[in-house]
Amino acid sequence: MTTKPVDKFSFGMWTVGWQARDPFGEPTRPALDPMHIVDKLAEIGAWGVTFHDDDLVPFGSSASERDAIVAKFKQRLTATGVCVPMITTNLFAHPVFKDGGFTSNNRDVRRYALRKVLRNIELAADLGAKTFVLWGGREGAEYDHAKDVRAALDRYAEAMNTLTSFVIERKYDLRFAIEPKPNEPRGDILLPTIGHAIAFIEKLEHSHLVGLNPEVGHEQMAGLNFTSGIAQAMWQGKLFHIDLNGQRGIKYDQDLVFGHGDLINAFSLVDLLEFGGVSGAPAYDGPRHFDYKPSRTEDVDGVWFSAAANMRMYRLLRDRAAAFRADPEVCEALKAARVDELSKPTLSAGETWKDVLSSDGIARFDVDAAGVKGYGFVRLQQLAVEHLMGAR
Ligand SMILES: [Mn+2]
Repeated sequence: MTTKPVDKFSFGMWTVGWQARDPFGEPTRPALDPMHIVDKLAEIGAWGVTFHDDDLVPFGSSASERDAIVAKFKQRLTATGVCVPMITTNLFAHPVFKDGGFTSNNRDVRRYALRKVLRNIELAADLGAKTFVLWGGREGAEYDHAKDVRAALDRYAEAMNTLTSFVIERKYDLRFAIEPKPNEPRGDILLPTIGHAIAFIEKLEHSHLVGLNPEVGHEQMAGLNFTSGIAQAMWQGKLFHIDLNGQRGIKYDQDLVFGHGDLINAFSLVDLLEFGGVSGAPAYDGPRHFDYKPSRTEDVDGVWFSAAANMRMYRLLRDRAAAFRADPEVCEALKAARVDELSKPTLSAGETWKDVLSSDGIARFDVDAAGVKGYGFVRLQQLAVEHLMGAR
Protein backbone atom coordinates (compact mmCIF):
# COMPACT_ATOMS: atom_id res chain seq x y z
CA MET A 1 0.00 0.00 0.00
CA THR A 2 2.89 2.36 0.74
CA THR A 3 4.22 3.95 -2.44
CA LYS A 4 7.22 5.77 -0.97
CA PRO A 5 10.05 4.36 1.15
CA VAL A 6 9.49 6.89 3.90
CA ASP A 7 6.16 8.48 4.76
CA LYS A 8 7.03 11.64 6.60
CA PHE A 9 4.29 11.22 9.18
CA SER A 10 4.84 13.30 12.28
CA PHE A 11 2.78 13.98 15.40
CA GLY A 12 2.71 16.77 17.92
CA MET A 13 3.55 15.58 21.41
CA TRP A 14 0.53 17.58 22.57
CA THR A 15 -1.80 15.56 20.32
CA VAL A 16 -1.44 12.04 21.68
CA GLY A 17 -0.36 13.56 24.99
CA TRP A 18 -3.62 15.51 25.37
CA GLN A 19 -5.32 14.56 28.62
CA ALA A 20 -8.69 15.64 27.24
CA ARG A 21 -9.37 18.53 29.59
CA ASP A 22 -11.93 20.80 27.93
CA PRO A 23 -13.72 23.98 29.07
CA PHE A 24 -16.49 21.85 30.59
CA GLY A 25 -14.72 18.87 32.04
CA GLU A 26 -11.73 17.42 33.78
CA PRO A 27 -9.12 15.22 32.08
CA THR A 28 -10.25 11.72 31.14
CA ARG A 29 -6.75 10.35 30.60
CA PRO A 30 -3.45 10.28 32.53
CA ALA A 31 -0.45 12.38 31.56
CA LEU A 32 1.95 10.53 29.23
CA ASP A 33 5.69 10.81 29.66
CA PRO A 34 7.35 12.47 26.62
CA MET A 35 9.87 9.62 26.39
CA HIS A 36 7.04 7.07 26.31
CA ILE A 37 5.35 9.09 23.57
CA VAL A 38 8.49 8.85 21.42
CA ASP A 39 8.62 5.07 21.96
CA LYS A 40 4.97 4.60 21.05
CA LEU A 41 5.19 6.84 17.97
CA ALA A 42 8.12 4.75 16.75
CA GLU A 43 6.12 1.59 17.45
CA ILE A 44 3.14 2.68 15.33
CA GLY A 45 5.44 3.70 12.47
CA ALA A 46 5.60 7.48 12.77
CA TRP A 47 8.65 9.28 11.34
CA GLY A 48 8.80 12.41 13.48
CA VAL A 49 7.72 14.04 16.72
CA THR A 50 7.16 17.73 17.28
CA PHE A 51 6.53 19.71 20.44
CA HIS A 52 6.02 23.06 22.08
CA ASP A 53 8.91 24.05 24.33
CA ASP A 54 6.69 23.52 27.39
CA ASP A 55 5.57 20.03 26.27
CA LEU A 56 9.07 18.71 26.83
CA VAL A 57 10.55 21.11 29.35
CA PRO A 58 7.95 22.22 31.92
CA PHE A 59 7.40 26.00 32.08
CA GLY A 60 9.72 27.55 34.63
CA SER A 61 12.35 24.77 34.62
CA SER A 62 15.91 25.81 35.48
CA ALA A 63 18.71 25.62 32.90
CA SER A 64 20.14 22.45 34.46
CA GLU A 65 16.71 20.78 34.58
CA ARG A 66 16.21 21.70 30.94
CA ASP A 67 19.58 20.30 29.91
CA ALA A 68 18.93 17.01 31.70
CA ILE A 69 15.53 16.57 30.03
CA VAL A 70 16.89 17.45 26.59
CA ALA A 71 19.82 15.03 26.95
CA LYS A 72 17.46 12.20 27.91
CA PHE A 73 15.14 13.11 25.05
CA LYS A 74 18.00 13.07 22.51
CA GLN A 75 19.00 9.58 23.67
CA ARG A 76 15.44 8.41 23.12
CA LEU A 77 15.38 9.90 19.62
CA THR A 78 18.60 8.11 18.72
CA ALA A 79 17.35 4.83 20.15
CA THR A 80 14.07 4.93 18.23
CA GLY A 81 15.15 6.69 15.02
CA VAL A 82 12.36 9.25 15.45
CA CYS A 83 13.35 12.73 14.22
CA VAL A 84 12.27 16.24 15.23
CA PRO A 85 11.38 18.00 11.98
CA MET A 86 9.59 20.91 13.65
CA ILE A 87 9.43 22.68 16.99
CA THR A 88 6.86 25.21 18.08
CA THR A 89 6.39 27.60 20.95
CA ASN A 90 3.82 27.95 23.67
CA LEU A 91 2.83 31.60 24.00
CA PHE A 92 -0.69 30.82 25.09
CA ALA A 93 -0.96 28.60 28.19
CA HIS A 94 0.53 30.64 31.02
CA PRO A 95 -1.71 33.43 32.39
CA VAL A 96 0.98 35.98 31.53
CA PHE A 97 0.05 35.45 27.85
CA LYS A 98 -3.68 36.02 28.33
CA ASP A 99 -3.53 39.06 26.02
CA GLY A 100 -0.98 37.46 23.68
CA GLY A 101 2.80 37.17 23.45
CA PHE A 102 4.18 39.23 20.57
CA THR A 103 1.12 41.50 20.51
CA SER A 104 0.18 41.85 24.18
CA ASN A 105 -0.70 45.40 25.11
CA ASN A 106 1.83 44.95 27.95
CA ARG A 107 5.32 45.71 26.59
CA ASP A 108 7.06 43.69 29.32
CA VAL A 109 5.07 40.63 28.26
CA ARG A 110 6.14 41.15 24.65
CA ARG A 111 9.80 41.34 25.64
CA TYR A 112 9.49 38.23 27.81
CA ALA A 113 7.74 36.35 24.97
CA LEU A 114 10.48 37.25 22.50
CA ARG A 115 13.19 35.95 24.80
CA LYS A 116 11.23 32.74 25.43
CA VAL A 117 11.04 32.14 21.68
CA LEU A 118 14.72 33.01 21.07
CA ARG A 119 15.68 30.35 23.63
CA ASN A 120 13.28 27.91 22.06
CA ILE A 121 14.87 28.50 18.66
CA GLU A 122 18.25 27.58 20.13
CA LEU A 123 16.72 24.26 21.21
CA ALA A 124 15.14 23.78 17.76
CA ALA A 125 18.52 24.29 16.07
CA ASP A 126 20.18 21.97 18.58
CA LEU A 127 17.71 19.19 17.76
CA GLY A 128 18.03 19.70 14.01
CA ALA A 129 14.50 20.96 13.41
CA LYS A 130 14.10 22.71 10.05
CA THR A 131 10.83 24.47 10.74
CA PHE A 132 9.73 26.62 13.65
CA VAL A 133 5.96 26.98 13.87
CA LEU A 134 4.25 29.97 15.43
CA TRP A 135 0.60 29.55 16.33
CA GLY A 136 -0.45 32.84 17.84
CA GLY A 137 -3.58 31.57 19.53
CA ARG A 138 -3.67 34.39 22.07
CA GLU A 139 -2.64 37.09 19.60
CA GLY A 140 -6.04 38.72 19.24
CA ALA A 141 -8.95 40.20 21.13
CA GLU A 142 -12.57 39.83 22.10
CA TYR A 143 -13.42 43.52 21.80
CA ASP A 144 -12.67 45.98 18.99
CA HIS A 145 -11.61 48.80 21.32
CA ALA A 146 -9.28 46.54 23.31
CA LYS A 147 -6.72 46.08 20.54
CA ASP A 148 -5.23 48.57 18.10
CA VAL A 149 -4.93 46.05 15.29
CA ARG A 150 -2.57 48.15 13.17
CA ALA A 151 -0.21 48.60 16.13
CA ALA A 152 -0.53 44.89 16.94
CA LEU A 153 0.50 44.00 13.38
CA ASP A 154 3.46 46.38 13.74
CA ARG A 155 4.52 44.51 16.87
CA TYR A 156 3.92 41.12 15.22
CA ALA A 157 6.14 42.18 12.31
CA GLU A 158 8.74 43.57 14.74
CA ALA A 159 8.84 40.19 16.50
CA MET A 160 9.17 38.27 13.22
CA ASN A 161 11.93 40.60 12.02
CA THR A 162 13.79 40.10 15.29
CA LEU A 163 13.47 36.30 15.07
CA THR A 164 14.57 36.12 11.44
CA SER A 165 17.57 38.37 12.18
CA PHE A 166 18.51 36.00 14.99
CA VAL A 167 18.36 32.94 12.72
CA ILE A 168 20.39 34.70 10.02
CA GLU A 169 23.07 35.94 12.43
CA ARG A 170 23.31 32.56 14.17
CA LYS A 171 23.39 30.86 10.73
CA TYR A 172 20.66 28.39 11.74
CA ASP A 173 19.11 26.29 8.97
CA LEU A 174 15.60 27.08 10.16
CA ARG A 175 12.51 28.65 8.63
CA PHE A 176 9.39 29.99 10.33
CA ALA A 177 5.85 28.86 9.62
CA ILE A 178 2.92 30.93 10.85
CA GLU A 179 -0.23 28.94 11.62
CA PRO A 180 -3.41 30.90 10.90
CA LYS A 181 -6.61 30.38 12.90
CA PRO A 182 -9.73 32.56 12.87
CA ASN A 183 -10.77 32.29 16.54
CA GLU A 184 -10.48 30.14 19.69
CA PRO A 185 -9.17 30.72 22.25
CA ARG A 186 -9.47 34.47 21.43
CA GLY A 187 -12.69 35.84 20.07
CA ASP A 188 -10.79 36.99 16.99
CA ILE A 189 -7.20 36.04 16.25
CA LEU A 190 -4.76 38.12 14.20
CA LEU A 191 -3.74 36.57 10.85
CA PRO A 192 -6.97 34.53 10.84
CA THR A 193 -6.58 32.75 7.49
CA ILE A 194 -3.97 31.63 4.96
CA GLY A 195 -4.69 34.73 2.91
CA HIS A 196 -4.24 37.19 5.78
CA ALA A 197 -0.97 35.52 6.79
CA ILE A 198 0.47 35.53 3.26
CA ALA A 199 -0.27 39.23 2.91
CA PHE A 200 1.40 39.90 6.29
CA ILE A 201 4.49 37.86 5.43
CA GLU A 202 5.07 39.88 2.26
CA LYS A 203 5.64 42.97 4.46
CA LEU A 204 8.41 41.38 6.58
CA GLU A 205 12.12 42.19 6.33
CA HIS A 206 13.23 38.60 5.69
CA SER A 207 10.04 37.26 4.15
CA HIS A 208 11.89 34.42 2.43
CA LEU A 209 12.37 32.82 5.85
CA VAL A 210 8.69 33.01 6.77
CA GLY A 211 5.93 30.81 5.38
CA LEU A 212 2.86 29.00 6.56
CA ASN A 213 1.73 26.01 8.57
CA PRO A 214 -1.93 25.82 7.54
CA GLU A 215 -4.23 23.49 9.50
CA VAL A 216 -7.20 21.74 7.89
CA GLY A 217 -9.64 22.54 10.67
CA HIS A 218 -8.58 26.15 11.12
CA GLU A 219 -9.46 27.13 7.55
CA GLN A 220 -12.66 25.08 7.67
CA MET A 221 -13.68 26.88 10.89
CA ALA A 222 -13.77 29.98 8.67
CA GLY A 223 -15.84 28.15 6.05
CA LEU A 224 -12.93 28.10 3.60
CA ASN A 225 -11.82 25.38 1.19
CA PHE A 226 -8.57 23.97 2.59
CA THR A 227 -7.34 22.37 -0.64
CA SER A 228 -7.80 25.66 -2.44
CA GLY A 229 -5.96 27.53 0.33
CA ILE A 230 -3.08 25.04 0.18
CA ALA A 231 -2.89 25.47 -3.58
CA GLN A 232 -2.50 29.22 -3.15
CA ALA A 233 0.07 28.77 -0.38
CA MET A 234 2.05 26.59 -2.83
CA TRP A 235 1.62 29.13 -5.62
CA GLN A 236 3.03 31.79 -3.30
CA GLY A 237 5.94 29.51 -2.34
CA LYS A 238 4.78 29.56 1.28
CA LEU A 239 3.77 26.00 2.13
CA PHE A 240 6.54 25.34 4.67
CA HIS A 241 4.64 22.80 6.81
CA ILE A 242 1.09 21.42 7.11
CA ASP A 243 -1.23 20.38 9.94
CA LEU A 244 -3.59 17.57 9.00
CA ASN A 245 -6.78 16.84 10.95
CA GLY A 246 -10.55 16.75 10.58
CA GLN A 247 -13.27 19.36 11.13
CA ARG A 248 -16.99 19.28 10.52
CA GLY A 249 -17.99 22.75 9.45
CA ILE A 250 -18.00 26.13 11.16
CA LYS A 251 -17.86 25.39 14.86
CA TYR A 252 -15.30 24.99 17.64
CA ASP A 253 -11.89 23.53 16.74
CA GLN A 254 -12.59 19.79 16.66
CA ASP A 255 -9.14 18.41 15.78
CA LEU A 256 -10.63 15.13 14.58
CA VAL A 257 -8.58 12.40 12.90
CA PHE A 258 -7.56 13.37 9.36
CA GLY A 259 -10.40 12.43 7.01
CA HIS A 260 -12.98 12.20 9.79
CA GLY A 261 -14.31 15.65 8.86
CA ASP A 262 -14.71 16.80 5.27
CA LEU A 263 -13.56 13.58 3.60
CA ILE A 264 -14.06 14.79 0.02
CA ASN A 265 -11.83 17.81 0.68
CA ALA A 266 -9.27 15.52 2.36
CA PHE A 267 -9.24 13.45 -0.83
CA SER A 268 -8.54 16.43 -3.07
CA LEU A 269 -5.90 17.63 -0.59
CA VAL A 270 -3.97 14.35 -0.63
CA ASP A 271 -4.28 14.25 -4.42
CA LEU A 272 -2.77 17.74 -4.60
CA LEU A 273 0.04 17.04 -2.12
CA GLU A 274 1.00 13.65 -3.57
CA PHE A 275 0.34 14.06 -7.29
CA GLY A 276 -0.07 17.78 -7.94
CA GLY A 277 3.53 18.42 -8.99
CA VAL A 278 5.19 18.25 -12.39
CA SER A 279 4.19 15.04 -14.25
CA GLY A 280 2.21 13.79 -11.25
CA ALA A 281 5.12 14.04 -8.79
CA PRO A 282 4.39 15.16 -5.21
CA ALA A 283 3.76 18.89 -5.01
CA TYR A 284 4.91 19.00 -1.38
CA ASP A 285 7.77 17.01 0.17
CA GLY A 286 7.66 18.24 3.77
CA PRO A 287 6.30 16.49 6.85
CA ARG A 288 2.73 15.19 6.86
CA HIS A 289 2.08 16.45 10.35
CA PHE A 290 -1.00 15.39 12.28
CA ASP A 291 -2.31 18.03 14.66
CA TYR A 292 -5.38 16.24 15.97
CA LYS A 293 -6.75 15.43 19.39
CA PRO A 294 -7.83 11.92 20.41
CA SER A 295 -11.47 12.48 21.38
CA ARG A 296 -12.23 12.90 25.08
CA THR A 297 -14.26 9.68 25.02
CA GLU A 298 -11.16 7.57 24.26
CA ASP A 299 -8.88 5.81 26.70
CA VAL A 300 -5.12 5.38 26.28
CA ASP A 301 -5.54 2.47 23.85
CA GLY A 302 -7.88 4.71 21.90
CA VAL A 303 -5.17 7.36 21.75
CA TRP A 304 -2.81 5.06 19.88
CA PHE A 305 -5.57 3.64 17.72
CA SER A 306 -6.56 7.15 16.64
CA ALA A 307 -2.94 8.14 15.99
CA ALA A 308 -2.51 5.16 13.68
CA ALA A 309 -5.86 5.96 12.07
CA ASN A 310 -4.47 9.30 10.84
CA MET A 311 -1.67 7.55 8.97
CA ARG A 312 -3.99 4.86 7.63
CA MET A 313 -6.44 7.49 6.36
CA TYR A 314 -3.66 9.36 4.59
CA ARG A 315 -2.36 6.20 2.90
CA LEU A 316 -5.85 5.10 1.88
CA LEU A 317 -6.55 8.50 0.38
CA ARG A 318 -3.23 8.42 -1.47
CA ASP A 319 -4.08 5.01 -2.94
CA ARG A 320 -7.53 6.22 -3.96
CA ALA A 321 -6.07 9.37 -5.53
CA ALA A 322 -3.54 7.30 -7.51
CA ALA A 323 -6.38 5.10 -8.83
CA PHE A 324 -8.44 8.20 -9.69
CA ARG A 325 -5.60 9.65 -11.74
CA ALA A 326 -4.90 6.33 -13.52
CA ASP A 327 -8.53 5.77 -14.56
CA PRO A 328 -8.93 6.36 -18.34
CA GLU A 329 -12.48 7.58 -17.82
CA VAL A 330 -11.21 10.20 -15.37
CA CYS A 331 -8.55 11.28 -17.88
CA GLU A 332 -11.26 11.66 -20.49
CA ALA A 333 -13.54 13.57 -18.11
CA LEU A 334 -10.69 15.91 -17.15
CA LYS A 335 -10.04 16.59 -20.83
CA ALA A 336 -13.74 17.14 -21.54
CA ALA A 337 -13.85 19.58 -18.62
CA ARG A 338 -10.86 21.46 -20.16
CA VAL A 339 -8.96 21.29 -16.87
CA ASP A 340 -5.63 21.15 -18.74
CA GLU A 341 -6.54 24.11 -20.95
CA LEU A 342 -6.24 26.47 -17.98
CA SER A 343 -2.47 25.93 -18.03
CA LYS A 344 -2.24 27.48 -21.49
CA PRO A 345 -1.53 31.22 -21.29
CA THR A 346 -4.45 33.40 -22.34
CA LEU A 347 -2.25 35.50 -24.61
CA SER A 348 -0.12 33.84 -27.30
CA ALA A 349 3.65 34.39 -27.26
CA GLY A 350 4.46 38.00 -28.05
CA GLU A 351 0.86 39.19 -27.84
CA THR A 352 -0.09 42.30 -25.86
CA TRP A 353 -3.35 44.04 -25.06
CA LYS A 354 -3.23 45.55 -28.56
CA ASP A 355 -3.53 42.09 -30.12
CA VAL A 356 -6.41 41.30 -27.81
CA LEU A 357 -8.23 44.42 -29.00
CA SER A 358 -7.55 43.77 -32.72
CA SER A 359 -7.88 39.95 -32.78
CA ASP A 360 -10.12 38.60 -35.52
CA GLY A 361 -10.35 35.31 -33.64
CA ILE A 362 -11.89 37.03 -30.62
CA ALA A 363 -14.20 39.03 -32.92
CA ARG A 364 -15.46 35.80 -34.48
CA PHE A 365 -15.82 33.92 -31.16
CA ASP A 366 -19.37 32.54 -30.90
CA VAL A 367 -20.24 33.53 -27.36
CA ASP A 368 -23.77 32.08 -27.58
CA ALA A 369 -22.50 28.65 -28.61
CA ALA A 370 -19.82 28.72 -25.87
CA GLY A 371 -22.47 29.75 -23.37
CA VAL A 372 -24.63 26.76 -24.22
CA LYS A 373 -21.94 24.11 -23.85
CA GLY A 374 -21.53 22.60 -20.36
CA TYR A 375 -18.25 21.71 -18.66
CA GLY A 376 -19.15 18.35 -17.15
CA PHE A 377 -17.71 19.19 -13.73
CA VAL A 378 -20.42 17.17 -11.99
CA ARG A 379 -19.43 14.03 -13.88
CA LEU A 380 -15.82 14.61 -12.88
CA GLN A 381 -16.81 15.04 -9.24
CA GLN A 382 -18.96 11.89 -9.36
CA LEU A 383 -15.95 9.95 -10.62
CA ALA A 384 -13.82 11.41 -7.82
CA VAL A 385 -16.35 10.45 -5.15
CA GLU A 386 -16.76 6.95 -6.61
CA HIS A 387 -13.01 6.44 -6.43
CA LEU A 388 -13.02 7.82 -2.88
CA MET A 389 -15.74 5.30 -1.97
CA GLY A 390 -13.81 2.45 -3.52
CA ALA A 391 -16.70 2.00 -5.97
CA ARG A 392 -14.42 1.98 -9.00
MN1 LIG B 1 -6.88 22.77 15.59
